[in-house]
Amino acid sequence: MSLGLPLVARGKVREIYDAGPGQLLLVASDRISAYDHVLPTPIPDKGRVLTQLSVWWFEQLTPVLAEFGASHHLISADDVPAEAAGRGMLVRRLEMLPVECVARGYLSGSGTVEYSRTGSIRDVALPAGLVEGSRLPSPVFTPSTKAPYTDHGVGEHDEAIDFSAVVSAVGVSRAEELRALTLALYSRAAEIASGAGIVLADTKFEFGLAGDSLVLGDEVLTPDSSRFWPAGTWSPGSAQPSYDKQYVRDWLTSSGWDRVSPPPELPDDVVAATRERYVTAFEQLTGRRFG
Ligand code: Q0T
Repeated sequence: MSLGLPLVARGKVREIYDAGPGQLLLVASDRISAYDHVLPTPIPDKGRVLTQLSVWWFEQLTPVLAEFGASHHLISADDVPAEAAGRGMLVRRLEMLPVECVARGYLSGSGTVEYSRTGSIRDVALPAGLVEGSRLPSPVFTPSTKAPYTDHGVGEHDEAIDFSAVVSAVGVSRAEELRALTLALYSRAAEIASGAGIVLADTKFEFGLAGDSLVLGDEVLTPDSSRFWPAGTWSPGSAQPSYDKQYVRDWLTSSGWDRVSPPPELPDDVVAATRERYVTAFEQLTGRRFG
């Protein structure tokens, strides 16, 4: 996209631009990723839905942040260049902390793998008998860090780290603050989602610093950073259908794609169904009409 602003970073599905002294413009695209690939077919309105959802969550979480003397980085989602209307966020430029702050309230994906091997998740021992989709006795902080791929190509992946690695990265008091704030934000968000008939299984936050204070950055509580499950069909024991990408994953699997070659274009009906899921997630969570 040509915004006439300097590009600072380009992710799989979004771009970050320099928006002047102390400010950045985050722009969410309509690109979708699955199985670690960006698909060639965009999902119309995905960038606008995820941005509007993130803006809504920043508002919901402001009181929790304030309890911790923290804040969020959003300055405005309205005062953005016309080309980024609806999918841009003007934010404070921060010194980002090198830790991805994940909270899990349910067992899923890599959490299930870790539990099956060790009976715990990271430093937290768990009761026997939990299965994919189980609710955890209490939410667990499972930090990770960005690490470059060692074998193939460019980019980076999330690498699980334990609490002592967070302490090494940011110091013990900041590490304890990150853990407490991450769990408080997750708990409040899960409570809000529950009221809307949605299970928030887990989510990832990124924080930066403004002076000595923590600032919640990035996008928050979107389907790209979180697992949302419909509460009505939640049933531990097998994989829960992903709210947003299940059609895409199922279709890719049935297409015979090998998950290594460049992925195929999505058919129109899969695109339409996926767009509908994003819009429904937004409307169900926020109680607002998407438009
Ligand atoms: C950031 C300073 O790599 C990232 O995105 C890829 C496109 C994540 N990232 C975030 C920042 C932010 C934010 N959000 C901020 N407020 N201040 N840097 C940089 N990269």
